[in-house]
Amino acid sequence: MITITTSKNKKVYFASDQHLGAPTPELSFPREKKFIAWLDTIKKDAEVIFLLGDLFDFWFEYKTVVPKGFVRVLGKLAEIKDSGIPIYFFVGNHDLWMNDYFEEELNIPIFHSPQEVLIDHKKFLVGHGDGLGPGDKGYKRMKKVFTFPLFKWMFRWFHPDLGVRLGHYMSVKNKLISGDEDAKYLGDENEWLVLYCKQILTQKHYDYFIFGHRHLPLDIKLQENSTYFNLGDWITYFTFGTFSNGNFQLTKFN
Ligand SMILES: [Mn+2]
Repeated sequence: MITITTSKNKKVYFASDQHLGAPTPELSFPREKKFIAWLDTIKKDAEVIFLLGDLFDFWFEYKTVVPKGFVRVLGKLAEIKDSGIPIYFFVGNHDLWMNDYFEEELNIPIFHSPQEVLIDHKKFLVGHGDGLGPGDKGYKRMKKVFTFPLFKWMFRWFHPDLGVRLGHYMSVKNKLISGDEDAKYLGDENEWLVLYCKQILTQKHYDYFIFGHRHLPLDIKLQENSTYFNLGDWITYFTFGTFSNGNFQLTKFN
């Protein structure tokens, strides 16, 4: 469990789904600059920063090679981390092939599954949010293939110029991976992350569930003292979450 105690006037920040590199590096660049401007703003009072996945639209780490690009955001994360602000990264379905590059190069820990986080005695469950709850069967099947060691091993032996191009193509084209086809609210009864949270609550209490993946800013009260927030995205909404003084809120970055 990650335990955080905020100092006076400090905040814990959350953001997800920047999808840098999509649909093309050129079109992604203004969004990367906007995200960096946000990081520059929040570093002044950030106690901790949580990045909840899909920072990159496609990422694959070879043993000695990482995809070109993203130098500004990587440099900014290094600067912030080196200044003493902890950053935690949870992989999304678009960057689930992260290995040890963030840990070795940026000293930023990587998580592949939701984690319990205790902030000022409030209990959080934090993660990207893909593949949780009922349904989404096609995606779950695909994730099984993508995380299968033999598949990863085979993919790694494609030449990177081919592998990255293929990955990028699939990431932009394939709705099953991006989940973009359901970027509208399905209703409490059909939102599988809502169902997932409610299921968890029958066994264990959390004050907050914080996820990304849906590309929709959501604030859904599950029961007394328990709320599910979805962070939205950095394509359409440019939203982020803040926890301070015992309260969580979603804000749009301008
Ligand atoms: Mn996403």
